[in-house]
Amino acid sequence: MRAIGECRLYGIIDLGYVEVSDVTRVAEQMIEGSVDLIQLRGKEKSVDELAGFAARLHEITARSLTPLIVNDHAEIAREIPAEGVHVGQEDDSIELARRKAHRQVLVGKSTHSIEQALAAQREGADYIGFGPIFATPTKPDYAPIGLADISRVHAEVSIPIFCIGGINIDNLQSVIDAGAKRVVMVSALIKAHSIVDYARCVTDMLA
Ligand code: TZP
Ligand code: MG
Repeated sequence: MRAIGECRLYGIIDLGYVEVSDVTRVAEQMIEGSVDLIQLRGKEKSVDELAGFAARLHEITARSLTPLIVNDHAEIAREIPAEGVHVGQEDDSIELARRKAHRQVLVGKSTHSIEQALAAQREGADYIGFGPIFATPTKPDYAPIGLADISRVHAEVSIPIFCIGGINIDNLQSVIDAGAKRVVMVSALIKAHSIVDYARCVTDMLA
C-alpha cells in the first residue's frame, strides 16, 4: 500500500456530490489521474450503507495500492479492509477510533488551527487535514483560516499535513507558495470536466 508520507493529492468521494451509481467511475478516474489516497464521505448515509459502499470501493482502490480512508465511522474499518479512518474535532478521539477499528489503520484528524494541529499530533494522528483554507460550500459552517498559518503549521508539525477547503486549480499555486506540500480536493476534482486530467495537473503542480 502507498505510504501516507508519499501521498500528495487526497481525493474525497463525497456522496453529497457523487451519485451512488457514479462512485465506481469517479474512483477509477481519480486513480487514473494519480490521486494518492481516497476518502469516502457520506454525511447523509447510514453506517451500514457506507460500509457497503466502502467494501465495493476498496476492491477498486486496492488494485492500485491506493489507501482508502472512511470518514467519521471507525467501526466500518472493523468490517471492511479500509486502510484508514478520518475523524473531526467533534468525532471519536484518535484513541477511540483505533480501538473501534480493532486493527492497525491510519487515523487522520481534521484541524482548524495550529493549536488543534499540534494537539492532533500529540494524540497520535498519522496525518492531519488543515483548513478550511478558503470558504467552501462543502463545509459551509466553518470560517476559512486563510493562507497565513500554512508555513507555521509546517514548521511546527512533523506528520503529513493536507491543506483543505476551497482549493482548486486556480488557487492551488497560492497554497503551494504559502508552504503546502499536500492538498485535499473535494468539489473541484469531482466537478472537473475530466477528473483524470484535472488530477494529473494537480499532482504535477505538487511534485
Ligand atoms: N474539511 C475542511 S474543508 C472541507 C472539509 C471536509 C471540505 C473541502 O471541500 P472542497 O469542496 O474541496 O472545498
Ligand atoms: Mg467527521
